[in-house]
Amino acid sequence: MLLTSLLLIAGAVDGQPRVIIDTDLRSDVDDAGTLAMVNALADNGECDLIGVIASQTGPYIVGAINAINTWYGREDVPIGLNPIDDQRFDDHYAPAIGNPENFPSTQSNETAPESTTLYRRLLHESPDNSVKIVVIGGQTPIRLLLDSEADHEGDGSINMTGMELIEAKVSGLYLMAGNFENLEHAEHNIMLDLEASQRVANDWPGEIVYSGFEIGRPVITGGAMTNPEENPVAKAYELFPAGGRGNIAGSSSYDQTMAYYAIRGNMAGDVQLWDVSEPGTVSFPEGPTIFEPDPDGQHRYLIADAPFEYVAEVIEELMIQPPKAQAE
Ligand SMILES: [Ca+2]
Repeated sequence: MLLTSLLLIAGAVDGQPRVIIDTDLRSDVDDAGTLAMVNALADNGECDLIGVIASQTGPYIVGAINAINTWYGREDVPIGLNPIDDQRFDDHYAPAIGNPENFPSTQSNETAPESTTLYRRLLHESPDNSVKIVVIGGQTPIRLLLDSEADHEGDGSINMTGMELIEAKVSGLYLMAGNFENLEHAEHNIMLDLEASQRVANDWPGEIVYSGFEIGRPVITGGAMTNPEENPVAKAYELFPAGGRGNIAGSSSYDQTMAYYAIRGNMAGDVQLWDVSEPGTVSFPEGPTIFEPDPDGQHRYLIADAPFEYVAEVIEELMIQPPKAQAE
């Protein structure tokens, strides 16, 4: 028991997936809900959250992510920031929860490494084939990683290209992106950086699973969050305008579906939440999603199976699971 606890604290349990969450936390609130869910899964010993990447910028983005991780006792999880400034959307809650006067946080945009540097460091330090990357926003940072040169930091310590690091260290890439049901819809995350989305689909050296717009949209979670005075995730749901600003209300769970699948697969106990498509090749030549079946393809996408209300229950239960760090 003691040994298990120590191993869990060290995050060194064999076989636990090492997870990096790459988020556009800023506008929609499901990114905050996803960080809550992933921290809960880490509390359960089901994954090791080794880093977070912020693809949207804005003055309190890193602080906001760090405030959530701090609530769960993971204040030291490193956060990398997209070097390309991107503040295209309303910032509903990050300035509130990312301000250390409101919620404890110790990292900030000023202290954060750039995303490519952090990605490369985390991959370099990880065992082979051990890292799952979950992208729940635009794909600019993973495109920058993919294109990074050997010795990117200029200190000679990592003499592998981004492509080589990905091939050696990444076991899977999971993208909340696209729409596999409405084939005329140019989905938001794809359009955040269409060129990057296309480049990743074309050239990523490994398997990709996509969770499309249609998977998370009808899955409504967050309405059961409580304690917005102390829990920064509950505060984010309170400030998000889904139920009128100032009221905690449920919202779509685009991002949670992808992160859940990446960590737990498509089951919740004995219930299958989603089917997984046949293999094929995904592309986005003009924005809308194209999937071409191909037995040798590296891409798959999720297909809704269980009732949406049931998927929501499973996800929300994790989002509201009390943090181990808050248990006295
Ligand atoms: Ca997102």
